[in-house]
Amino acid sequence: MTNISNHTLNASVSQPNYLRSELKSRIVHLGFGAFHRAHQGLFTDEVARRSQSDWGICEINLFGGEELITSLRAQDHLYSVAEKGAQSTDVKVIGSVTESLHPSLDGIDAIIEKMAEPQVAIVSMTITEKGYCADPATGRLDKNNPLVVADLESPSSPKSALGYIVQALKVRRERGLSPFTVMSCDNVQENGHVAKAAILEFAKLLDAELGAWIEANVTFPCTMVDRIVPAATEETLREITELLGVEDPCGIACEPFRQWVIEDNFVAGRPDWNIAGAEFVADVVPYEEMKLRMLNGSHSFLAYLGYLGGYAHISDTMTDAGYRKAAFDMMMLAQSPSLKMPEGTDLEAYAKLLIDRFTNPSLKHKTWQIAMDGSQKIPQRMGGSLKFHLDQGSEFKWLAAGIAGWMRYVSGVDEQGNEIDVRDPMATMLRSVCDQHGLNVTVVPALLGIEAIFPADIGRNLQVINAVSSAYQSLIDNGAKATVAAL
Ligand code: NAI
Ligand code: CS2
Repeated sequence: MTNISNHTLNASVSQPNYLRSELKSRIVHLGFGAFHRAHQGLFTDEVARRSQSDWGICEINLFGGEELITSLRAQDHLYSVAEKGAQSTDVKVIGSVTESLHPSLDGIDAIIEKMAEPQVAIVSMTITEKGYCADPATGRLDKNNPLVVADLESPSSPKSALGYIVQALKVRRERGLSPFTVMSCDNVQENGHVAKAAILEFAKLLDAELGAWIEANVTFPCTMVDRIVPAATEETLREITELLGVEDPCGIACEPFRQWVIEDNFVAGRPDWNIAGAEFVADVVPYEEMKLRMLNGSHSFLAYLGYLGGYAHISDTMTDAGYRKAAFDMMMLAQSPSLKMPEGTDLEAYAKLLIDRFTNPSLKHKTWQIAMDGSQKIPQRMGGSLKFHLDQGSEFKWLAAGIAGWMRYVSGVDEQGNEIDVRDPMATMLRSVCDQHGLNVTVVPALLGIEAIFPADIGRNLQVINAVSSAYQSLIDNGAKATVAAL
């Protein structure tokens, strides 16, 4: 069948200029979702375009995405990325993927065997916040997580990413092979440290010696990853077909901006991603915090309050002067004061750039998509800065409004009385708490009392309860638009 690998593409499409057969699967990536295709996949392709690189990627989806893997195989593992600016779009064909696997297509053992191949130097991940099976409030392994319980019982046929990594490292150790680096590329605060803590705790529960070997031999660099990559829609795929001249079911669209800051701590080598614009630094944590609080914190704020206000996309919220100002204030007054950045970092310029990126009308980034998994996102996007303001005695009304927006959203009913499709690993529990209270402000202390999301020093703090209650009451009385405008 005609596809991106055998069709003559439109002349404007940028294509790999290197011998793909020279690439080896030195990276195994868990999570062939939207983001990875437009970020690590593209960075790795650019390294091969600009240098003699043999770094290729074996792509794996552990949950869902079988069709995507099947389509990718049918087109020789090539796919396209459309970088959509406000005025124009650039399309690139990405050649860095060497092969792919899926448990339901290939079986679990094939994945473990691939991860145990001697040339594999890095196992990277974009598995969403919930993929770490960690308690959102503490970042520690949640031993009651059903995937963890199942994997501790049957470690050689794992389900979770942690289970696969630990089993593959066990096999490598038994075979006398060197370990690989585990690199998280998720929006998780101190993502490398969270991955390390969860993997070590899981491994030690299975086998203390294996845990100690992993601790001594494996590294878990932290990374700050940034590029807005909305889930592909039929419209995105239609646009990509026009740009390429052929259909690409694996195509993805994103903004032109991209950033990747990586802790340079790899046990078995790494691609020179700096050739493609990544930065290797000794300490990523300040950059991660800056991005999570300023970008993702205001994204979540706009997602809940925007959805409730009737805005389907982030760019729609930016056409409303009240939301635009509130988002900027959220960044500059609520989030930036809580950050400790290296000297010379211009947080105001960063905030202005973020507002410009959010305004990009070509990106149809749904508020509903960002609203997903709030129980996992709110603690790291708003919890740290909330704690900062409590300690300082300073104003945090934007954070309170964001949290109240989330509470109003998870009630499952919008301002017109229509149902909201709330997606969250804790959705059932959240819904049952909301149902006990109805749209009543008494729900605020009940939700703040969930310790897996809000540690007691935040959730039981009277100032927090009062501020969030007042924002919640305003959402009930005046609606989201008026509440945001009044901030
Ligand atoms: P997506 O929905 O397209 O892909 C999700 C991926 O996660 C899939 O590959 C799926 O197999 C995997 N997954 C889901 N649950 C899992 C679990 N429990 N264990 C293991 N794997 C699991 O989402 P997308 O856009 O690729 O985002 C994924 C993550 O990438 C985000 O959660 C975020 O942490 C990070 N990210 C996303 C950005 C974006 O703009 N889309 C930008 C920066 C980071
Ligand atoms: C968003 C992020 O879905 C979300 O929660 O806030 O995916 C955001 O688009 C990226 O972090 C941008 O780098």
